[in-house]
Amino acid sequence: MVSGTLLSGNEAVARGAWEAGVKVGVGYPGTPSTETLESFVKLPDVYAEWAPNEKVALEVAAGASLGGVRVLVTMKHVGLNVAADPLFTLAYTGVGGGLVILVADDPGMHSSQNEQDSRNYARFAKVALVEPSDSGEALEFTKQAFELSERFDIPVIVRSTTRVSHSKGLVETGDTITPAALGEYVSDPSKWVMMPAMARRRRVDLDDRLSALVDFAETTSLNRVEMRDSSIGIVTSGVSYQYVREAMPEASVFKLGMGFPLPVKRLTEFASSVGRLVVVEEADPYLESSLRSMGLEVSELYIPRTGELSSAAIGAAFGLSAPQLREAIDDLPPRPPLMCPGCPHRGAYHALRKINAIVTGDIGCYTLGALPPMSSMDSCVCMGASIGMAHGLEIARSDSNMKRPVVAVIGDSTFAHSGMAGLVDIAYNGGASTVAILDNRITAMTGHQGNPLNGQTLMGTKSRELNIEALCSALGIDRVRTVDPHDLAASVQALREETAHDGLSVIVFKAPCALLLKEKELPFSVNDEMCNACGLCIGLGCPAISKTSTGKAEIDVTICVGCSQCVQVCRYDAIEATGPACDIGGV
Ligand SMILES: Cc1ncc(C[n+]2csc(CCOP(=O)(O)OP(=O)(O)O)c2C)c(N)n1
Repeated sequence: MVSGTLLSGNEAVARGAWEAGVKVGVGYPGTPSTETLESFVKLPDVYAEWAPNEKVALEVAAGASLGGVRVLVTMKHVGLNVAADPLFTLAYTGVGGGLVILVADDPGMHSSQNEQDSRNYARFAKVALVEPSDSGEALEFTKQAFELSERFDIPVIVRSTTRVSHSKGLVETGDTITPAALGEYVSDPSKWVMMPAMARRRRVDLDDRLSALVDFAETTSLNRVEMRDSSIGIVTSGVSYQYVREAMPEASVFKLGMGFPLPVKRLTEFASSVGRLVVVEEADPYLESSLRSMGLEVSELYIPRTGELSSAAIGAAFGLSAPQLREAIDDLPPRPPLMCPGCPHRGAYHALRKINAIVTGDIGCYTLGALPPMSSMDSCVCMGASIGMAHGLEIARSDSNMKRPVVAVIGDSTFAHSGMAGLVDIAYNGGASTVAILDNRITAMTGHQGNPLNGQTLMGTKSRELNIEALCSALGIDRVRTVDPHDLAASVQALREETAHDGLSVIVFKAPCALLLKEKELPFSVNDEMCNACGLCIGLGCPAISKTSTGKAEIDVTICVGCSQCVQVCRYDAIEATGPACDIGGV
């Protein structure tokens, strides 16, 4: 009989941390990592919080570790770029209580702006890394990661990928351990104050700790050899191991559960016990180049370096074409992402389009403004970049006759994450940008997390809401105004006035995410006789509005939330309220 609890990889990491006695979790949301902290906070006797960004999350964790408790930090791969600064130096300081960082990579960019292979970070920052290949390992490896962190005095990365984080598997769960009572706090500047004299000593110490970790890697059961047919030996790790087992069930496999440091002796032994040594891995040729630098002869094998790996791709690399290795069906109708009916961002984009703005954009639901029918975004690079890029663009074009106004567009969570520093820069350097903060009262894109602007904490309490007007005033920005983006005329007017003004100004487009509405307004419908098929309402790109065979507009009352934006763009009074309002639930 099959037993166990069905958990996703993310849930299993949370459970593993809890079983390891972790009482503190901190992170910043980001697909595919988000559910880790969301499921951790549901476990008994824990404290968890969303930090405004990943750097702060890791710093909070570093403080908790300094305080002697075990702490879990969670983020997606790009978050580790933001947290890289403390990470590199935390390798030197080492830890107090065990410090484990769940980093979820997103090969194939299901919901990310780039692909990164976080295994490189472990080698670069000189911290240990473990890499589960399913939910069971996610739980076990996370528990072990805390042991390793304390035993070798080092932060440990648990590296996951979308398929491991989001697939579910049966997991044997256990109980939590009760951590020993904390002794009196003792200062230790030689370990924790990384000024050059101390850092130089810790740098040498770090190499000693890494050597001890290499010895550990040679014997740990995190790494294992599965000998089968010895003509081919495959070195692999993470989810690639699952694909290898499916595509090449007879091959011998060296499964690395520890991605850094690597067990040189064991890998060398394995290489000499197989006919042909190959590496199968997703994303960067991290293992392949490591094995080559160990002097091992790795056979060439064509593995795609972009996107996700699959059993079919591995089978093809080995010249197999078994029917069970077919790629997933790819002739499904495309479903491009859209802003929801009643999304307040749509009103802001309508107004931006009206003033023909050049939009330096940012990351969130509002990035959808880049797609038709809005097609109103000129750049989107990373969280927080919109504000600095607007300033840079204006510097670059200051001598030319810039015909179109430049507007930085950023969401509320993203503003708190890393937009604020950009605003400080413009205020400090006397720039004249217009910054539009699209405050929909939630971190919508990653599934409705609280953030400093709405004051909702992960513990379910309500704290204070960051006051943008007061913040701007402290920065010396006197032109700050708040507009309801559903009021299209007011939105256009605000943008016209602020972009015409020769100085820095901030417009807060404030209205809750449509999915937060507990009750919708009266839905609207189209009066067929009045509609003259001009298409203006369809140009809003609202999924509730479609074109009939006669070219006239039609509104799906079951999804219309009555935001009235279409009513405002209609020049023929053809859209009118209908029927009773209905309860659409909400969060
Ligand atoms: C460094 C980094 N961390 C996390 C993410 C994941 N992420 C993308 S958008 C976003 C927040 C969007 O929230 P907000 O700015 O409020 O816009 P909304 O989706 O609500 O419109 C997050 C957390 C990311 N892309 N990069």
